Amino acid sequence: MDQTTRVDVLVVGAGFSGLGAVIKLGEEGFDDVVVLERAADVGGTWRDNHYPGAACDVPSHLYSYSFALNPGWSRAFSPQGEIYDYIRRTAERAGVREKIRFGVEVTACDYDPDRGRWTVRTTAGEYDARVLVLGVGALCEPNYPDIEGFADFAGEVFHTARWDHSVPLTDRRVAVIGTGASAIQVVPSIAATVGHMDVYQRTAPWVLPRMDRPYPRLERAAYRKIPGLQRAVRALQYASRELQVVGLTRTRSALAPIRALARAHLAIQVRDPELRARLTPRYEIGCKRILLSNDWYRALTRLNVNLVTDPIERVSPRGVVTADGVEHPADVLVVATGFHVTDSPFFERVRGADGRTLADKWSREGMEAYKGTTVAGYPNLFVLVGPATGLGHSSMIYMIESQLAYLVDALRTMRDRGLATVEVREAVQDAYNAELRADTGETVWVTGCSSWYLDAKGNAPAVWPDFTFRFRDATRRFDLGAYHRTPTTDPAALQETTR
Ligand code: N01
Repeated sequence: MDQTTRVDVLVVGAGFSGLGAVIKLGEEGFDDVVVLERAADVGGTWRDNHYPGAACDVPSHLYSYSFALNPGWSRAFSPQGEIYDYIRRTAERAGVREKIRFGVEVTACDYDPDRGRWTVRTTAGEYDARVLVLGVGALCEPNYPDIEGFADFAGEVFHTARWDHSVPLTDRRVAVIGTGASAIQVVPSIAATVGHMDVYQRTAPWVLPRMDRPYPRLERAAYRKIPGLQRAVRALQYASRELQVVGLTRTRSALAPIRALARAHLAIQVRDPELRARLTPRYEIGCKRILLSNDWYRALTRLNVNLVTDPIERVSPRGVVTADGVEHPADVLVVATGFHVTDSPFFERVRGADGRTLADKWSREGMEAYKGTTVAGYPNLFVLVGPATGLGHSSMIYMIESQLAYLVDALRTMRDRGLATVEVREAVQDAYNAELRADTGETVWVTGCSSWYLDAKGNAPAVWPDFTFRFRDATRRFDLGAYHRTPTTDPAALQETTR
């Protein structure tokens, strides 16, 4: 336990971002890379979220690495299992599995300004790294609601991201708390199995139909055999998603067609005017993530499903008590209340040059980074899926790959110039974020709803407020001028960095 492993680059997490990092760094000749993964397999959120109905709401061709397209997707929107398999296969084919230490949880990352290196403590010993890459993801720490009596519930309780498949649901009374992206997939998938289901809705989401369909064998063969076809479809999917940015960030009237489509979708699927009224969103479309489902509304019209809109007052040992005093009995409580995004507990484990944690810095000063990736006061740290990189409308893998290009170019630049450390200048980071804040002020995300895009102060530090190709442009090259740097003096380290 007390041995220290010296490594050039240490990556935390083996989901889409961490895995992408080790693959892309390897292509550039950075081989002394170790990935620490707390679970027993790669896959991140796609390994953990195996609740019934889990699927991607971004089209399959777009929701994959550009360097590992998969012509074999079975349908337009891939189910969780297929994405998980894809990630595992990609790791296997890239030959990076042996670089991953599974079952190792990072407990503390401390930057040592005297040595210009990171000391990383884990449940399986200590690491000493020149560069630290955080690939811990934004949707990895389940958020359990702060509801009185929660711990006293006598039945089974689990979060959607920790689904317990051993708990029987057939003919039982199930309560689902939350009506976000996870809940709208779970509820229709189990509605026919359970005896009775109460769905607790605090805010009605905007829901659009999902243009899903299976890909016939012939179509899949075409993707495999016709050069460029899959990339062309992917480009079309990208462009059509990007069109939404106009309405989300600039011209609100551009949202009118999708608002009308969502209203029509609700009107067609829910005939009961009282239920329809309760399902009608009261905030601007796009302020929270727009959800895609063909069967959410239908599930709520089932005789054994009850939409509860009275606020939850507390959980009792036997069920959920709402503000009107009614106790709704339940055997199983499904918590579909999302994740700690802007307040991830992992940020408490990362201490910069002055000993402050990222959590402390970000909770006081706002969750800010430069280009979503580097943070003043935290040299040689690269945060993947960092501040202001989240998306509501398109593929996060596009943003991740943009960050990976920046990371690789940073390390290449350091190697070529013999630099020991790079640290973004505070003034540059501040100016970058002032601009982002001004842009975000114009977006739909700050028009009055509450969402995981927002921090405690009501700012939207989690989302990228522009076209995603602008982020791609901004991260194409590492801009060394924005950084303080120290040259490598240690000949051994120089050898390491110039290898
Ligand atoms: O979580 P959420 P999620 N009492 O935060 C409610 C991604 N994802 O797990 O709206 C009662 O969206 C909360 O109510 P309100 C995707 O990026 C992707 O569903 O805050 N209710 C809301 O209804 C997504 O955005 C896919 O009023 C409480 C729900 O819980 C992200 O994951 C699939 C409550 C939380 O919704 C998170 O989605 C699934 C309380 N105390 C997820 N606290 C894809 O398809 C919270 N709520 C790619």
